[in-house]
Amino acid sequence: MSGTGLPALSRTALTRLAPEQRPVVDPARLRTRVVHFGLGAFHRAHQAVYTENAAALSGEPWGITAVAPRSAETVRALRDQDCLYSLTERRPEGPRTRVVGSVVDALAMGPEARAVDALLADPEVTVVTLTVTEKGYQRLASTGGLDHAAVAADLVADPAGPLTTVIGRLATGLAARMRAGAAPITVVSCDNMAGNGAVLSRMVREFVAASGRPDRDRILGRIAESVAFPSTVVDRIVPATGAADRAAAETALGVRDELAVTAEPYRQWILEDSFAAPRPPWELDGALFVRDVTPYQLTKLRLLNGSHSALAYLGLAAGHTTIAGTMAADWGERLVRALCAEVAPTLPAGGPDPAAYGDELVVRFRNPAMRHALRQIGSDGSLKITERWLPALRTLRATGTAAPVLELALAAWVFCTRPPSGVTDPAADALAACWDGSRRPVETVRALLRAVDAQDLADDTTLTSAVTERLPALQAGRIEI
Ligand code: CS2
Repeated sequence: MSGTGLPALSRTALTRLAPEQRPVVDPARLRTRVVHFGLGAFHRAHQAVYTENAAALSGEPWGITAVAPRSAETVRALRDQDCLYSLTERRPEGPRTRVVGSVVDALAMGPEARAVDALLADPEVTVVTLTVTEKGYQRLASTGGLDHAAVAADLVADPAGPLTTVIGRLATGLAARMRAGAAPITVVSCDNMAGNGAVLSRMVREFVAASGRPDRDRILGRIAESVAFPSTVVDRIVPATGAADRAAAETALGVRDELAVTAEPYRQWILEDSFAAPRPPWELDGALFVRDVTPYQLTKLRLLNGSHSALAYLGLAAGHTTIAGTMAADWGERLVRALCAEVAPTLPAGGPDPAAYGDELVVRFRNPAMRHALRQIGSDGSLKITERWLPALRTLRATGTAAPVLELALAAWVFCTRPPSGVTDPAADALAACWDGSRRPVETVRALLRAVDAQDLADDTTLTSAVTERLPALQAGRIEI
């Protein structure tokens, strides 16, 4: 019992729930066959749900051990609840709350390094998934390769001890699996980056190569033969859980849940069909396996995530706090449709129709039951805009096509980097330094583009003047599309 007077969620407390609120699998029947890095709300509302349904529909015991890269606190909270948590889907007809049962254990990556490595070497474990956000990959934007400085401490640390980066832990664990001659395995990046599988594969291989171990060439050869890194597109809007969400989940269930998550009803998972070993039959729950995810991936990144980031920075400039708030303003819907139309010519054939995709986005973003904070989406912009806007902008500029919506979005990002910005970013110091008072506005714009390794765009004087010209209206809180 707690201050609320309710018992905590646990396997024994499941009997208190209505049948439709209980997990669709009996967690006691599952074994760890998937290791997941990144214990955040997105994983709990996405891959964990697909895996639970796949286990239920197939009768196969696919369970997940979730590894938290940093937060030992979340691990403790999850274990206190027998790794159960609730998911509330915010449907137009009203919320629906149920408990998810596919996570069977949780580990803290640093303190429990040996247990994590043991799982990565376990032949029963044939899938690793990751949701560690763009910054979890330790990739240098300038070269696309591993940021050796960022992993330097892990490269010299005792490999059996705690490492600080997921790339270090994963590469070390996979190398140990290869050394032991254990079964093939598939490592599935579920982060919002183009070619996420290829990016992850490169970071892991470069870490192993830099490790200085005498057998590294043999290990790299074995990784090439027995580890697959398919690319994937993940999609579900999952705002950070607030106190009101937790309270609503507890009221719906009659038990206390410290790890409740809320999400929109929509979800999608598209995976490159190149696995090296057995996997959960996620297709039973609607996941799509395709030969090439590129058209879907670029459509999702540039249209959904691209307009999300644009709404976030423009909305913050205009004094809004949530996506639904921006969609209620007279410019929100116009912005989403205009961005989709502008970016559509940059997308490869074979993906969804951009206009229909835009229509669907408008409906999803409008969902008034979702409180998706603009600050959450606006965080880590230095890494996000390089995936979401800049490649499309480069393509449009190279063909001499006007890009007024992306220019406006870029101006809003510029505006939001001005200290004290209130938006978190791993490059916050470098971004703030671009605002030294002696610079002319266009020079600040150029410096910011250089700070996100977009030297080519910084040198594009037509672009930088167009962006700069948009700043005064934004400063006055006016969104002119
Ligand atoms: C959002 C994404 O926070 C963000 O940057 O754009 O998390 C977005 O909600 C998901 O990618 C939707 O699938």
